[in-house]
Amino acid sequence: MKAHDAMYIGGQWRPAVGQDTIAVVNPADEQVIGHVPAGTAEDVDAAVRAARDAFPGWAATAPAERAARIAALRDVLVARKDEIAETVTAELGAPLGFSQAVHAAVPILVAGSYAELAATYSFEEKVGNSTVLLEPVGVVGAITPWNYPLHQIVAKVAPALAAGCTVVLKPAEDTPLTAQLFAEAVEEAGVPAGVFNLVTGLGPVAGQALAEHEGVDLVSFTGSTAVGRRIGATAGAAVKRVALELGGKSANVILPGADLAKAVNVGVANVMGNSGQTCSAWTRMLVHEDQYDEAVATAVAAVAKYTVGDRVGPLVNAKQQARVRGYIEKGVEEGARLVAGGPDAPLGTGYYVAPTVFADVTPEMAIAQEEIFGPVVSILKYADEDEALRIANGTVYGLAGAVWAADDAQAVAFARRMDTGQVDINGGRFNPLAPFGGYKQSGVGRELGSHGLSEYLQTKSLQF
Ligand code: TXE
Repeated sequence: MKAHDAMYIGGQWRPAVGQDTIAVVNPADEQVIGHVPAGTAEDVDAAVRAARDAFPGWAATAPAERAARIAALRDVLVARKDEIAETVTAELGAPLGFSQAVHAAVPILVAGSYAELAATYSFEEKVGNSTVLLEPVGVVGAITPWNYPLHQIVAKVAPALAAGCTVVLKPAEDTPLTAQLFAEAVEEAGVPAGVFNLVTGLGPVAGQALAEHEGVDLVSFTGSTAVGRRIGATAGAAVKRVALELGGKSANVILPGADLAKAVNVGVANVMGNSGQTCSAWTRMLVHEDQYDEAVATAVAAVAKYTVGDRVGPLVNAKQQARVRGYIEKGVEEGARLVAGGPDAPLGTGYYVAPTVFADVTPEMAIAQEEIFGPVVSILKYADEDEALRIANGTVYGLAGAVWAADDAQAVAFARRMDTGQVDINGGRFNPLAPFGGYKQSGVGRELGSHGLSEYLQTKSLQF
């Protein structure tokens, strides 16, 4: 794994204008593993210019050729998948098996889906006496978080390129090495110079400069609600397109009649994966009062299998570790019953948090309302379906969720009443073509599949 001391702008690795760098730390052992440039507004400006210059040519490139470049990018990601997994493990701390199975594999699926969509999507429609042209929005400013370092990048860059947009990416400061590897892959895939540009740097400096740049036509942001709100306000003031993928507090609703053991075990696994640093994680488990004690006992047994350091990695940095430990303390203070884990750091070195389960959680508690972003499951009790629905819908978020029932029809009936963007029915399976994004304060816009592609398009109608 190599750290570039340069930015990828206009098809070249160029030194940053300033001298400042960002140290990249392995959260498992707290060792510095490399340095990358801390880009400034000047670097962002150079990257936006390169993207603007490249835009007319890329927008005019036939979709089949854009598809071929995305397919080539996918092939490079496949060829370098071991390196991707090792890089994500080094800078995020995820166990290597999880990095291989998820952090490397999912972006390959998503890139493959956009190679196919670019080739098959209808960029022209007939509506009565009109022809509607679906044209690329222009230059995209993509700001991504660290929790799924490559997936978050590919979920924005692949559809943008498929649409004919050009991109400036500002990845999270915690995981820039994966972003540099991605830029190398774009270069290897023969994507023309300036179509994709990378500026590493701090959020309030490089990220903000990108979000505010007048040469950017659309800002696509994934991260915290606080920063998303700000980016949305800036984009609104500039009358600029924006897509926001923010936090979540998803409900895992287990209805009577469901396979309780399976629902609890899969539910716990869903939260423990990536150490709980998943915006769609099913962090609230909703169980009928008659099955409550059994569910809690099953969850405690399930979480015991998640050994720290082996199956559960550290959190990304000391700040996130402190935040999650703070939430666990808060849960205890508010009167929830700690049945597994706790606030103490389980290992001396590394930003680890113990896999934690709270029982007797009530809907108004902070641990039932706020995004914790750590390996913490809150188990809530309901008396009937209406109460389960009120609890499920009773947060400001609405990103994902799950429903388990005796059969799919019953689960679907409940899912239709949920205010959320994605629901797994009796387990569900990842589908790279299914739209992903939030209701309520979980965001604006959708990622993945044709819905994700359409975010990067604008319409022009020709009347005949
Ligand atoms: O997010 P930030 P943080 C949630 C999760 C987590 C919390 C804080 O709850 O605990 O957010 O994480 C860039 N202008 N999610 O502090 O700061 C930043 O450089 C422009 C949910 O890491 O929002 C990075 O590239 N950009 C989530 C990106 O925003 C700015 C994933 C995200 O960082 C900026 C991550 C600014 N002023 C955290 N300030 C999800 N939805 O998946 C920061 N950034």
